[in-house]
Amino acid sequence: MPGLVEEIEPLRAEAIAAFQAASDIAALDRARATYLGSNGRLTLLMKQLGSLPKEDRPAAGKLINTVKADLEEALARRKEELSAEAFLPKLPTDFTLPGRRRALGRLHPLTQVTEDIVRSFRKLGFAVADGPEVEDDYHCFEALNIPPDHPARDTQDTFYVAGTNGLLLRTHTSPVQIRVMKRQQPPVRIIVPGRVYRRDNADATHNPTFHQVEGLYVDRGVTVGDLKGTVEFVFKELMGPETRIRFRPHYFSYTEPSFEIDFSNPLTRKMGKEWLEIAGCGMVHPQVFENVGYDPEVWTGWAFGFGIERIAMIRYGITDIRLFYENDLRFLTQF
Ligand code: 2NM
Repeated sequence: MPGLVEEIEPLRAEAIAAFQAASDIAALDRARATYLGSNGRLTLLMKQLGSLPKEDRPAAGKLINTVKADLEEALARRKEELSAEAFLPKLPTDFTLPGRRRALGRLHPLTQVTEDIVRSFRKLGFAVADGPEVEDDYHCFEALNIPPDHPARDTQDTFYVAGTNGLLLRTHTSPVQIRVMKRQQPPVRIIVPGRVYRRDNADATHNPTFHQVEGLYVDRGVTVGDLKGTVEFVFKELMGPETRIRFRPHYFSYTEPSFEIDFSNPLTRKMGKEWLEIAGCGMVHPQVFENVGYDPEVWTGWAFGFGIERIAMIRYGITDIRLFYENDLRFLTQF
């Protein structure tokens, strides 16, 4: 059987290569005719079987049938590929790649500052949490160890929602920390950026709604040293490498000890001050841990909070907070 059998392997390889090379269904159909059609090259080999010696015919016939089945399978597979490709949009590049720049518009300066703060804390392993802006007295005040007669709870200072049973607009983002602690056991490492509300009359440095970032870290053996290192890292990233920080003793009902944080850098000196007050912080009060169901003998933690507008005003040299809310393009396009 020499001649015929030696031809068949190269023919199989050639036919499979031709099917793969077909770039559309019509080209594939022509390749099919070339090898498997009634005058196709494999078909012609089959017709020559009769010229072989009788004892060689069964083996040669079996070989040709195997090759024919292989070719039909290769053909079907390529046909499926080509019909799938026909439905894909013809794009010059990978359309899942991100754009190199936004086509239109820009981010509000408060959004830019918030994103910078979030990016910095994420490097340290903090996750972003959020929660409702309409809160209840328990999450906003009581769970935070704020006494019933505290002025912050007064209707002079807090917006209460008319027609509800004491719902209010959150005065800080701390109720989110309470909600997170109530639903998960430590370790907790979160920051909470968000909008808050206080009944302040608008002036150059106050507005009835503004934005805060608060943070919370709870684990075994957490110290004021961790707090100071974290705040220093983030403020150096935010305000420049020459930034220094200092802690001064303070009082909050939800932390003990508590501190105010000042910072100093070329920006504060340009504003005529060596130190500017920028944030509050402290070690979470054991009563707060009791309130959320954490054992204060096992867990320690710290928290902090600061205003995003204040950071943005210092960073960009803005002297009137109301500019952030007026949507004046002459202001917004400067950032
Ligand atoms: C601040 C200053 C100090 C604070 C405490 C908590 C919580 F929920 F863990 F008790 N959240 N945020 C905190 C502590 C906030 O802002 C000036």
